[in-house]
Amino acid sequence: MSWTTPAAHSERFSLYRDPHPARVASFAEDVRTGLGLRPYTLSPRYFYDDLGSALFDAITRLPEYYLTRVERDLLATYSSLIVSTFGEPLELVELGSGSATKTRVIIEAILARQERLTFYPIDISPGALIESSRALLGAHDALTVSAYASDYFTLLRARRLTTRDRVLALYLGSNVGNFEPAVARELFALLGDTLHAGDGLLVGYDLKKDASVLELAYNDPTGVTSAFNKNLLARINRELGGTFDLGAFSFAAKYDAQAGAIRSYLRAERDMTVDVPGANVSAAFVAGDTIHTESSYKFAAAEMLGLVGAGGFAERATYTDAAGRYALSLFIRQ
Ligand code: AVI
Repeated sequence: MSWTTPAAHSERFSLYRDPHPARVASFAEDVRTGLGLRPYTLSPRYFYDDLGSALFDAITRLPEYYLTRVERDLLATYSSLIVSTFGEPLELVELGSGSATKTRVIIEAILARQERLTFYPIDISPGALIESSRALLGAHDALTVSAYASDYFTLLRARRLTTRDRVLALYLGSNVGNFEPAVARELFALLGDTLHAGDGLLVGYDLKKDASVLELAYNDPTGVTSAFNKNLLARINRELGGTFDLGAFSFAAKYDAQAGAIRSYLRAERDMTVDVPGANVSAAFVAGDTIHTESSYKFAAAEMLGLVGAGGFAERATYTDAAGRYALSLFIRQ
């Protein structure tokens, strides 16, 4: 275990870094594995380098991508009610906290009723944790941040997360939708092992709906989502010496109604061979071949309960917008 503290607010900030980050498969290994599969497959976890994170931020501002906006409105409306479900003092955990902007409203709701709060953000990126913590600590004198830089599966499996009081855990942004359901179930089982009876889990997720609405959210006419996906190829070129011609690929996202998932693909527009020396792999493409880049699962509230239930949680309440596009479900560990 190693700890570092930024100069400002050091007395209210600690950072745990995963001592074995190499155990998580490296970019090169994953690219090599994915380009050995048919259809070719690249993991969405590699979308988020600096440029990819900026492009994702742009996606969240697109009129067609309603998810972030609706979740923010739901949090603004229901945070106080959600927090009032629990006794005091309450501590806050967030999985995949990123910039933690959506967390602010919950932090404020908690600090409106108790004097001090400890926030445990978990994120793979130490840089994002330090930056977001600095902003939160600057805004709230009553806040202490105990940050964990780790893959959350690794952290939970190692039982490294240590909290003290009643906990509300947040898993927002429809991030659960980027896992295959079996993996999501495993995550909730791990979370259930870490949390205690009476602790809460708030999950934000996109609801099943008309394919045309979903497909527009991912095939935005501005082309930002296409650029976000193509940045994965650009990243392979930059970091692994790849020879992807970005202009030779087109982007498409299609709703698979049976699975309840948007499937995102990059499609080769001509025959070509791409070399990736840094991953020690070459991939031959025939026009029409695809690279699967991401699945974004959509759920009914009952389906989410089916997944979260694997961790021993029961549903307390589900909040949705008037149009029924997006949900926040609050679960309690039994
Ligand atoms: C982060 N995640 C929930 C987004 C989603 O909707 O699956 C990523 C994304 N991909 C394309 N647009 C947004």
